[in-house]
Amino acid sequence: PEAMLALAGEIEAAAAGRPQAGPIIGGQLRSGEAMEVKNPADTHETVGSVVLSTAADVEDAVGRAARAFADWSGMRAEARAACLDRAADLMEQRRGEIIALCIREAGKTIGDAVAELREAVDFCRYYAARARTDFAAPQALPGPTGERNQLYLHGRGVFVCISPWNFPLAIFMGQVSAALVAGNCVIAKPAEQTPLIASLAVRLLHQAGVPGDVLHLLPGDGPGVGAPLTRDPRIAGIAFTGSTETARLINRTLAAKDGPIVPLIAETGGQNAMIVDSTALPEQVVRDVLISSFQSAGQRCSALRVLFVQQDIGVKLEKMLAGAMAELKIGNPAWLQTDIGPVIDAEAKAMLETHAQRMEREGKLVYRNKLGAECAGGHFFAPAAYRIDNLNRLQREVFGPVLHVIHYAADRLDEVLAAVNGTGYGLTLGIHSRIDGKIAYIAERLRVGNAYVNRNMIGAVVGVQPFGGEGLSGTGPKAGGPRYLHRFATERTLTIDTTAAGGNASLLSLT
Ligand code: UN1
Repeated sequence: PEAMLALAGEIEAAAAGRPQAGPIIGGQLRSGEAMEVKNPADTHETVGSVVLSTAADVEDAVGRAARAFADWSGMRAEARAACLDRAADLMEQRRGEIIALCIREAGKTIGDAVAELREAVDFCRYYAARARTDFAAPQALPGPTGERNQLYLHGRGVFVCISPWNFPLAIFMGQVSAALVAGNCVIAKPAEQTPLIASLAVRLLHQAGVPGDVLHLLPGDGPGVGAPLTRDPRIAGIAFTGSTETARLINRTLAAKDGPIVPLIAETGGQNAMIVDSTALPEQVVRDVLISSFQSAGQRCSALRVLFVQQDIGVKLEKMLAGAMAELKIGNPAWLQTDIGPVIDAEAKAMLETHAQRMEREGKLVYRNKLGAECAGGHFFAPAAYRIDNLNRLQREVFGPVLHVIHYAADRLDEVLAAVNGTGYGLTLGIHSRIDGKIAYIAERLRVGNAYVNRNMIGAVVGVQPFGGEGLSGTGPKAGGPRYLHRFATERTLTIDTTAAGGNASLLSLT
């Protein structure tokens, strides 16, 4: 409790500030006409301000990054890794300010904001450690006598990182730190809704030793910043987390331009299911469904959207779920007792309300929370659960606190698996069962990136549960996994003739 009080004090003190965001180019914050950034929990409250990037800013940033690449990629991996460790230290030191900003700019609850900070720190430390093992020295490969083969990893060039508002610090830092430590210069385009957290993150990375011309921040929207960056022939790759539609748009733009062929690392949406059979423990299922569907107001790509429950226990489970949902506290995310804060903006709320209206007609209401007076001033959406007859009712990912329940007959499990695979997404999966053979049967047949058994299905831990999907859910490699950095690098093979005929080349050493 004492530590919590101290943290609450830090958060309160930090909330008094009025941070400014804008293009950060060559380490300098550009001024210009500023727009207010509002608190999604209270739209009368201005959190800070942002200056949007111009076409000239984009040009300037890419040019500087391209010129800085040779020096940065030529540094020893250890020096780049040390920058990430220092950035992690700085984030820990400024935790109150960072947590306050995650609450006020992104509408995160205190618990989610703490987890966000921790994940960002974990990403920096984990990628620093991976760079030390994988990038510090070339890998020796086997070869015949008289020949030496070595595999080098090298930065690609100017990497563009396009990040989402739902993890404005963790995913932002994850992408940027990976690209940097692999030897790339970075242009970061944060989500339009969360430029303040991104600005703070970039300033900390600069303070940690990343040169101003190696990392630039360009706040703005897709057409103004994302599109010109994607079209630019000088960029060497894009890391993107966001919607499947936007990933397709980026792919099309990359395919249409002249110049080098570059990778897109995409982490996109999901239509995530949990499959519960009649041997599952109902209390445990209810707890894990609440966390998976409603924590973070359901605004995670990993969140549970469709609960398949064996029909024998379907009605009982729905009753228990309704009772548990009634206990959820929806309100100001800055209050400790709040379980669920607002959704990100008016557009998100409107889309969710439209979906809820359709579900009122096409489905059967299991439960919907009511919003209290404290929700009047913000973008709050009452969590809801509906029973639907089949998965075809859902065309797209519904990004918010809405759960869909489908009852299935025990002898129709294969149809459930076919329906889930048929969505084309493949991100997370939950299984609740006490039958080992059944768990294995389901896990083997579903094409998903992260499957969770007899627990909730969100909150993948960096380095422990590498995260990412397949199909419509993304390209891999997995964030927080041992091979994530490799996709940000090129591989170069050096083959040396070490016989007399090869002369002195055996003395050659490139590190
Ligand atoms: C996302 O919502 O974009 O497993 C990713 C989780 C998080 C990742 C979510 N670590 O919930």
